[in-house]
Amino acid sequence: MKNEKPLVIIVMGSESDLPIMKKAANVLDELGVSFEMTISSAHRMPEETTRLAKLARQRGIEVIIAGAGMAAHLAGAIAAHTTLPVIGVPLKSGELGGVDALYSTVQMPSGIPVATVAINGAANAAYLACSILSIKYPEIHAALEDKRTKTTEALIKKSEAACNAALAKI
Ligand code: RP5
Repeated sequence: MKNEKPLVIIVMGSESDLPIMKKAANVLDELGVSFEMTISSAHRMPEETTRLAKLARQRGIEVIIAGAGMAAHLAGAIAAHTTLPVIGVPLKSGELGGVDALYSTVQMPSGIPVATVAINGAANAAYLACSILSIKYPEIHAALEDKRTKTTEALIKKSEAACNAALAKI
């Protein structure tokens, strides 16, 4: 689905979030889901962030992934302006190791949900976005199932090899 209209926006609060948030992009790319990636801080770019959230549905976006660290209000600020599913990624930065961002992202008021993944869980945010999209898009469903099967098969092979290597030393 490359070069097609994006179904997912990956947004983050700062350029310093890119190394982790790129993992979400890698997953979407691997599973063939069209997306765009941008930086928009809830605090430093409040009007741009509001516009992004308000226009997303009419642009054809179906899921928003929002990652931020410290006083991480980005996912919540976006969820306040759209009824699209918003997946929040709390990022590890600053002195509190990401717990600050986790609490800021997950503790949303009733009626304005943010589906929050683990600290630095950008890859899982993308897998969750794919799960949501798989309800409507059979090709995303197939890609997701295929990825799951391959991951399990690879793990079984690796585990067998590791056990055999350990047993050979007895
Ligand atoms: C948050 O503050 C950003 O999402 C980032 O994780 C953190 C630090 O931002 P910078 O000071 O590196 O721009 O808003």
